[in-house]
Amino acid sequence: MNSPKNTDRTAALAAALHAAEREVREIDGIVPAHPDLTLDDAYAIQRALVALYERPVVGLKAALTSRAKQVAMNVTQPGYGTLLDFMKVDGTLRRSELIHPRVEPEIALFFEDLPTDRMLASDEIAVLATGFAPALEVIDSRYKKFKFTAVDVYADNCSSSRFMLGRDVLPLPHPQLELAGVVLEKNGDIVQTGAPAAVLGHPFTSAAFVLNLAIAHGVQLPRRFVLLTGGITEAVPVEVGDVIRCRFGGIGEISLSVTE
Ligand code: OOG
Ligand code: MG
Repeated sequence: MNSPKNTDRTAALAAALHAAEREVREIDGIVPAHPDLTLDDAYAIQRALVALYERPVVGLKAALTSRAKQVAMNVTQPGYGTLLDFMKVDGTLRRSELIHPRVEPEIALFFEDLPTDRMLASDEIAVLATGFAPALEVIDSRYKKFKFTAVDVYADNCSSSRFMLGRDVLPLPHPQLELAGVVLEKNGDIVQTGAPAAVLGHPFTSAAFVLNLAIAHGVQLPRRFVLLTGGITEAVPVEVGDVIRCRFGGIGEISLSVTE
């Protein structure tokens, strides 16, 4: 059980992360001052943080599901974050709203009326998902220099900031979705390449992992929601004037321009 003291601390840390995001400024990691925090505490802070926005939840995102991401961020524990309506963008990213944004390619899956009374198997995701789309996620850690531990990052809603979906929802099943190669360009230069198999072997495996964890935590999801299955490659920093273009083998491409 949470003592009143712990509840106060959860609320205070969530408020600090919320203020950092709203005021577009970075803060120190929370673990050095609170070394006893557990991953469960981190998710409790994430829930309190998400509630502070008073905005509709539109989905979930997998975090640190690829080796490229785990190595880059030095955190090997996969998990999830929560997506809110204002995070969705359509072709333009406003740099002034963000601290130190980075962009990463992902596969998005769409769901409707998911069972929440039992564990889901990866194979079932193929049947339960109503479609998929290529996606870009914009992450923006609230921590100084984009550095964190697992507890820090799960408390900070996994650096969630913005996301953009491909124009069309594509039907499932899709042959070998895990092999739909990704080529990420910044201002015309190829900066990252990969394949969706990077996320725990298949986007469906990543989705099952995240959904089972979120269901076990009692997370309430809307009837229809989107799930980002995790950064396939390392994330790429962006600045004003940058144009990101990402091509996904056989399933389309997405472009995102960074403005002031
Ligand atoms: C944490 C968020 C990770 C992913 O797709 O792995 C994430 C971070 O790298 O800041 O979104
Ligand atoms: Mg991501």
